[in-house]
Amino acid sequence: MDRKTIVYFILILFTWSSAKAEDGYRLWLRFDKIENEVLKDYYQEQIQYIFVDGSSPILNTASNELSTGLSGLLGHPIPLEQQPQNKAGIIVGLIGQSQLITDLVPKEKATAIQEEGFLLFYHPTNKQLLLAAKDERGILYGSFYLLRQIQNHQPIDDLNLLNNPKIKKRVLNHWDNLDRTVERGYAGFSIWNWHELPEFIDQRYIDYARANASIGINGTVVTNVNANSLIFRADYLEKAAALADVFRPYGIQLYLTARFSSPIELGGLETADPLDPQVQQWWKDKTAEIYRLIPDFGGFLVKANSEGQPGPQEYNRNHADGANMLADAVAPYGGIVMWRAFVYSEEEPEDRAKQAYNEFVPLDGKFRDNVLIQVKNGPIDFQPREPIHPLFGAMPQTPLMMEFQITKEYLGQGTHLVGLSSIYEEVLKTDTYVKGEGSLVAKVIDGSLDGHKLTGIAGVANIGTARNWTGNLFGQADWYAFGRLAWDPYLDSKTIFREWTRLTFTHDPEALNTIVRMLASSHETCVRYMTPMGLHHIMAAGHHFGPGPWVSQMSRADWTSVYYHKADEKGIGFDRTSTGSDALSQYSATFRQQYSDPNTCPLPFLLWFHHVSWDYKLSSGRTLWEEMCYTYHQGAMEVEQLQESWEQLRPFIDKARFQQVKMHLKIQVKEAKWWRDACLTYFQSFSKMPIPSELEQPLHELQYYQSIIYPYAPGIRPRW
Ligand code: BDP
Repeated sequence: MDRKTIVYFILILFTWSSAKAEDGYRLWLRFDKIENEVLKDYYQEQIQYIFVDGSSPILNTASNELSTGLSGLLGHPIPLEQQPQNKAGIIVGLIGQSQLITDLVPKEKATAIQEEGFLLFYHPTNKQLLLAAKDERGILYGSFYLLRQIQNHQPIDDLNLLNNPKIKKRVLNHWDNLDRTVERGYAGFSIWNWHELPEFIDQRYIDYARANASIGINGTVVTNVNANSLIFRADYLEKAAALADVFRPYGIQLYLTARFSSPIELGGLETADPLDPQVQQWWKDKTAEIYRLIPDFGGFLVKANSEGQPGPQEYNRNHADGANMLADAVAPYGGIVMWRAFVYSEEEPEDRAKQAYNEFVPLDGKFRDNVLIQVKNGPIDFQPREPIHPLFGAMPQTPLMMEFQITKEYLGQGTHLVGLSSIYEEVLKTDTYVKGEGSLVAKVIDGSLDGHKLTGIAGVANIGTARNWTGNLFGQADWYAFGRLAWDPYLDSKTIFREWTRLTFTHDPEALNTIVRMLASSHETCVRYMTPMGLHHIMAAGHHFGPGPWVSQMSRADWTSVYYHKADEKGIGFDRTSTGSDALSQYSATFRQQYSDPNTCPLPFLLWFHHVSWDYKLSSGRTLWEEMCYTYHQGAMEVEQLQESWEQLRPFIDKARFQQVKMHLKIQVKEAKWWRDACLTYFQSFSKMPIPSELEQPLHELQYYQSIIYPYAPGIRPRW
């Protein structure tokens, strides 16, 4: 062989091996050929062609997805025909617009389809699989559903599935800054390259839209809630419009965060008072300008009078005044305002957990119809575990939108494996009892409890420039779970974990079960080694990376850890009963009853609601201190078990992805022990009790743990 031939072979080999290398970029949208021949033949028999009756940008996206996905899965091209054929296939169309579909779909089924919903119906006599909807997005979601059904190896010849989304606005919130840093982002930089927009359209924008559409997400807020008014400058709006153009064929609306002081900063006005006619006009004109560029613009997301952000209170106006002004500006175009309830006063008047409720409940019924109040799942801030936010159920006249965090600011950030679906499920299925038993948070959010039409759910995105999108491969499961629960907040996490694992990793029953078990147990594990028994907000200051229960000096007390755990020589925990801050009084009577007595308060919330003495006897027979020691140890040990489980999966997972996860688990083991030892050593300085001798003892003195600092931990905003 001469040199040229050798180089040629090396090149071929390199291309071949890099094509085989798995890097996680494809997320759950992997349409590789089904290996099981019997299954493949089965699908092959049912699907010999696709006919989509109609054409439009979204319908074309759906047809392309169907034909590429199915061709991949079946291993040969599945043609998109121009008309129905006399053989088994898929017929797709809109009720009312496609005569064929209108004739074939039974009337009662057609009427049950709602906005964005779809029907997948196997027509037995015609031997055709029908995909019908009333609008194009329904077709898009039905197409992805069908593909997923096949990726999941489910039967399709008996499909009779009506699937309507339960929540209307299913939105990602990107805390992305215009300089491409991502606040609380652990997956690299922002995927939005503002500098090169609008001309340069990164393939990632398209793939991002696809991924979202495939799980039913229909909106995205591309800018940080700590907003920058620059986004409203004409050139930036053109950039945003270019993104909106990419998203549109995938049924995704673009939203922007509105900095309340924009009329001053950008408009040169002297005030941003929402009742000032000039200010109102400025927002109306700006909104008109946005809609000229982005006709389907979704609306604004606003963080006002919170953590230093400007807002209506600077002008002695309230949140309703602020929200309504923006709502009036977007109303003529069908836009909405998502106004955040994550507020707590600069003056720190009382328990931070109570403040949002106090500010917002008196405003119930005072918001325009196109305003959603966006409420974080718990009253503090995306902690590993929190009770539900007391606003759920407390504002019956106002639609409340759920805000979950998908990025893991307080849950191990970029390196820990924590299946967040479990938290989402726990919150959504919690009973507020406001209208008797069964008044689940999910029912507040889907509007069914109080009869709201406008409904929404937001997830703070964990997406960045990392090749696999989320940095930690298992972070993909959280993005996926958010989308699935946004569509149906009653789904259970095990189902979601199972689906995701099949789509992402393997169909092997044993490996599948192992991964599902890992995901399903991982949240509780994390709570155990970070914040067991209701502890909260004891992370290091600022970046929130690692333990910092000793944090006591911050510009405000309610940013410190000692404010939240209140450890002293007698005991630990935040008394939120009537003898303390009485935050518990903001919940319904039945809810209160369960939590107000430390003897009956569920252990996971004990220290959230009670200050408990170190020698307090728990139902386990252990004292509080002992229980704390055992729980921290159990948490750290369970991470080692996660590591062992993953090791067993080596034969089932490709090398590249196996290694990625393995390396992250190694970090997690190290950090879980760090959490355990730092917290126990610190709390021991109050309890003055020994760590039970059968447990591994911390290697260092408290001072050592306190001296660990990470000035460059990721995700931080320079201001903090
Ligand atoms: C906290 C974050 C902070 C956000 C804030 C918010 O630490 O970076 O700006 O929430 O939601 O979780 O506005």
